[in-house]
Amino acid sequence: SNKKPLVVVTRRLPEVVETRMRELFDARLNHDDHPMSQAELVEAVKTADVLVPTVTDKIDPSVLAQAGERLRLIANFGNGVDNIDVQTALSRGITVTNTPGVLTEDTADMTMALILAVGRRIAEGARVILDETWNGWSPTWMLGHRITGKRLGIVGMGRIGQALARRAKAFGLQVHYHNRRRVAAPIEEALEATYWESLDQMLARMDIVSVNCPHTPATYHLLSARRLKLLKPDAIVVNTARGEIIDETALTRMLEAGEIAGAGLDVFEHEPAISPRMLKLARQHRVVVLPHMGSATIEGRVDMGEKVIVNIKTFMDGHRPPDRVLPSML
Ligand code: 8YV
Repeated sequence: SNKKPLVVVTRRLPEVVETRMRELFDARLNHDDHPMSQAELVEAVKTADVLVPTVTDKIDPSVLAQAGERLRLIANFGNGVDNIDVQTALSRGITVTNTPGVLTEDTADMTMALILAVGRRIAEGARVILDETWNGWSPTWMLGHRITGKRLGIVGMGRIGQALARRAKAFGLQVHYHNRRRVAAPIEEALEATYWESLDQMLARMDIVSVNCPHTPATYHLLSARRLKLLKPDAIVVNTARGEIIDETALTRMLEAGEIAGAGLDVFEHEPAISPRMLKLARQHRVVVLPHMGSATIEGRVDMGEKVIVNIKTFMDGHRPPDRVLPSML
């Protein structure tokens, strides 16, 4: 039909994205930017043709149960879709799309930044200046650990994992990875990456472990207390994926006990809440925490918005949207 679809967007998006959405759709933009409550989400799914949620909106079965007949598409503003009960959505005939590809390089940059920040005590050094406690240079003070030559184990060798591997190679790291499936030989060769079929065996040998897989029922607490214990005591853990993939309580306990040397975390199990224990660790050394900034670039957020628009337009034109989430991806 020629009628513009009613598109409900839960959060403020970059200006250019909102303008384009207003031109193309009957866009209901949220001017008071806040994570939507369950009641607001229910209201949205009752009236919308298309819902555009973000990571802060829990589209769970109880919300989906109240979806109106009109709701045909959930076009997630974000790559990870763990905020949506995709299984339930699909079973109700609702298509789900995400925004892959456009945040790959930015997230890989942030992962590398966390590796460097933990290894070279960047955040700690910056704090010394800000606290005005710097007493001058010393040969034995503020020593970190060399990055070059260390072994990096990437858990999840998708787009972001591979982008991280390219950067890691340039930094002289030895790249190792675990993935459900081994990546194609030419890619593996180009990255000079060593495949580990056994995650456990890989973990035991790495200096740095980076989590770069999606959060699904299969990866919830993939880095469990048992697996974290396999790490070398001088290893560091980096996570720019989802907090739920690591047992954060176990990680906290091991960091406190010095059984893991450090961590660089951009995501948390109960964000935006950070436990007081994690906070205390971050105030000491070798723990760097960031507020879910992996894809936070202006360019990235505009590209994500454009992806959302293309997905909606294609779907409304009666075609298969480019970034459909399939059950095989869950
Ligand atoms: C966003 C992300 O912070 O795409 C993802 O999976 O984590 C980030 O790009 C957020 O999820 C957007 O909804």
